[in-house]
Amino acid sequence: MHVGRKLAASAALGLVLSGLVAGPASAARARPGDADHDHMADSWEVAHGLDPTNRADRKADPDGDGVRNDKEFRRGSDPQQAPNDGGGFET
Ligand SMILES: [Ca+2]
Ligand SMILES: [Ca+2]
Repeated sequence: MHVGRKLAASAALGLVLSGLVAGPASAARARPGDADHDHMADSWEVAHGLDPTNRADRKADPDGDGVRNDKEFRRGSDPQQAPNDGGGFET
């Protein structure tokens, strides 16, 4: 019983710790070519005028279309050009 409780406690601690260190944990899941681990590829960020070393820019919306950069990346749209500017994607 005590061993089981210890294992459960250490598993719970592991969950807490992984939550506290979300940066490195998510870094382990990041794909190659994503220096800032924001789930947007370095090459895509550079091609679209973003900073591949600035994780915070994933939440930015430079074209003001209401779609964050990380979502623009996933849908393959241009983060610098809103759909009604000819980008071709609806939100
Ligand atoms: Ca990135
Ligand atoms: Ca946008």
